[in-house]
Amino acid sequence: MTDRDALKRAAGAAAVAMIEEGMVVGLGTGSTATFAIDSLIERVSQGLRIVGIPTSERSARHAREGGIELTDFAHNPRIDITIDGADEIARDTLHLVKGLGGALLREKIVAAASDRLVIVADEPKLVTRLGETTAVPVEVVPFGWETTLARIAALGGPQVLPRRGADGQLFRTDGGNMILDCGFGPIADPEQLDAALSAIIGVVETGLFIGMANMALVATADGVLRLERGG
Ligand code: A5P
Repeated sequence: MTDRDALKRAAGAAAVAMIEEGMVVGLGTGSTATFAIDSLIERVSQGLRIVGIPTSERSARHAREGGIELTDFAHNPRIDITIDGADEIARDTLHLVKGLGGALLREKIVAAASDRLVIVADEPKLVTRLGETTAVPVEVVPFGWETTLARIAALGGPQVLPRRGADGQLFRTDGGNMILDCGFGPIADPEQLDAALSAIIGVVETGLFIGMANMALVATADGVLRLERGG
C-alpha cells in the first residue's frame, strides 16, 4: 500500500467510526470511498447491523461481496449518513467537485437524500477555489451531446472534452449517459456556474456539489483533519 493509500484508508476509517447500529448508510464511489467500504465491511463482520445504498454498480458489488446488506429508496427514502470521496474540496465552504470516477449523478441523488454527507479524502483534494486542479465533470444525455458541448463551451470558453474510456470509446455512466469534462480553471462563483450549467438543455447533472457536504475528513501526514461546514 502506498503512503497515499494509507492516508485514504485513515480518512475512510475515521468516517466509518461515526456509523451507528441500525443506520442507513450511503456508500460512495472512488478509491477513498472503497477504503471506507472496506472498513465498514470489517465492522459489519464484527456484528454491526446497517443497510447500505450504493452510488455505483462498482460499490454495490464491493459491498455485497463483503456482506453488507443493500437496500433502496423504496424501502429507505432517507439516508442517515453518506460517506463519499471528492475530487476537490473548497476548504472554506466545503463545496465540492465530484465525478472523476463517473458516478456523479447517483452520488448527488444519494447525497441529497442524506441527513449527513461526510467526505473522505487526502490533502491534495483541499483547494482554495474549485477548478484549480481538475475539470468539472458534467453528465449529459448522449443524444445531441455535440450541441450540449457547444452551449457549455459558450459559457466562457472552457475547454470541454467528452470523456472516453481506456478503449477510446465514449465513456458511459451507470445510467447510460455521457460525461463532458469542462476545464473552467479556478471558479469565482461555483453556485452561479452550477445554475448556468444546470439550465442547459441536455445537461443531466453537474459535478459541482454546492452546500451538500456537512463534514470533510482529510487525512494528512499529521493526522485526520476534521472540517465542518459553517464550523
Ligand atoms: C466518483 O464519481 C467521484 O465523485 C469520486 O468520489 C471521486 O473521483 C474521488 O475518488 P478518489 O477517492 O479515488 O480520488
